[in-house]
Amino acid sequence: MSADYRKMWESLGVDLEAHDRLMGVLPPTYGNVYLSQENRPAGMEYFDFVISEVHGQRIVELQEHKAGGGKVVGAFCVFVPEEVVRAAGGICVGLCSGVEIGRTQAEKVLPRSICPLIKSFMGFKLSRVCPYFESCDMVVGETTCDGKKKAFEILNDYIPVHVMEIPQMRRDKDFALWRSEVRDFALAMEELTGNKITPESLLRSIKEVNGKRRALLRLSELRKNSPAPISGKDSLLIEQIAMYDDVERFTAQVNELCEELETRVKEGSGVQKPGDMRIIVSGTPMAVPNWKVPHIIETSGAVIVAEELCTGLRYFENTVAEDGGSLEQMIDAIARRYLEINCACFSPNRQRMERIVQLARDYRADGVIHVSLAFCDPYLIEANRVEKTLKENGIPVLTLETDYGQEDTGQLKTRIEAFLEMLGCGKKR
Ligand code: BJ8
Repeated sequence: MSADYRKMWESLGVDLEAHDRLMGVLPPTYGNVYLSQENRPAGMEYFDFVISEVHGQRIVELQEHKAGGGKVVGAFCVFVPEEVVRAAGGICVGLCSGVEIGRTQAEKVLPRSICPLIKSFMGFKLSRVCPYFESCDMVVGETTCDGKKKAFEILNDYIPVHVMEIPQMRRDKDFALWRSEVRDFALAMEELTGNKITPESLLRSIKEVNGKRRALLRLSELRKNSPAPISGKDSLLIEQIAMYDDVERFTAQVNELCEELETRVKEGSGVQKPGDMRIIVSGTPMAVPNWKVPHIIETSGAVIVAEELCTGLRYFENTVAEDGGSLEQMIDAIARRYLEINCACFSPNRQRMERIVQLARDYRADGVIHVSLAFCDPYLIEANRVEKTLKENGIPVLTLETDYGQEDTGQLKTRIEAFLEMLGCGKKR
């Protein structure tokens, strides 16, 4: 990374020493997990470049936006409507929280036994190592789980936080509450940016974000083919980058990659070797650089064909209706689209169970691996229902609980290999 970047990070208040330590770990991990893969599509070059410039070029773009009076808004959840931020002229960035960082600082304000994702975002802020976080003018929190809800109260001591209340049921009165939350969020974005959201700006941003989701969906559809044309690790990387890259550039790059993958599908080529199992990964989101479980799965005789994750299908499987004429109709359409996200915060959550079964069929999966982060009550408890439903439908399932440490890698590998062997891994089909 260039000296200019260092100056930029310093001006943002980033702790350079701690940042150096973080950046020292990323390239070898990335090389081992990503660059070691065989037969990667040429179109992955762009996404490799984005990672090589992870705290460089995109941060420069955010600073240029801010220098022109623009605002940057950070989010940790796919319930935060990016369309609204963009319609007010802001840039929305998903903040990663996929690595253990600033643990000592985080544990001064949070209990030790808390979900690693929450500990990570608090650690990132308190140890000042993330230039994305330090570029944010505001963070948008949500009340999806108790841990996040209470942690955002604390985070608000360090950066302005706007919290959206997420309903936990899908009745008419829940929709009315959620719709009012989206409306309030639009007002908050107008206040932050000083720009009025107009029907034109909102429709434009709905179309842009829909374009990104459609590109991701196109990629996802291609993975239904056998052999799968792209690895799950590469797909996950793209889904992670979707959270913070420039929307239009990202969309164009994903569509270009899809053209290459379409050729692979026509030629019957791909990354799936004969005998490899087709797996769906489900559960808590896997934020950058949390690639641990996908890496184990894909180096144990399987290919991941879909992610029932928020860094996956839950992020892009639905689009916002584009036919609403007035601002209020568009707010309505946004609220409807987002309330369909199958987060484990909903109770009961039949819709998510049915969706996983459907995905297993559509993607011709041999099995589902459900991965929950430690201390994540919603997903850990819901794993029971997922397991029961999948078994009732004759779909093999393995449930795992893990965190951001590497200590359990050997144990996870043993369990995953045993599961894949039980599925018949290695036997030519
Ligand atoms: S829509 S999954 S991104 S809330 S892992 S912090 S739930 S204790 S991340 Fe999520 Fe939005 Fe739902 Fe998706 Fe809490 Fe669980 Fe931690 Fe979690």
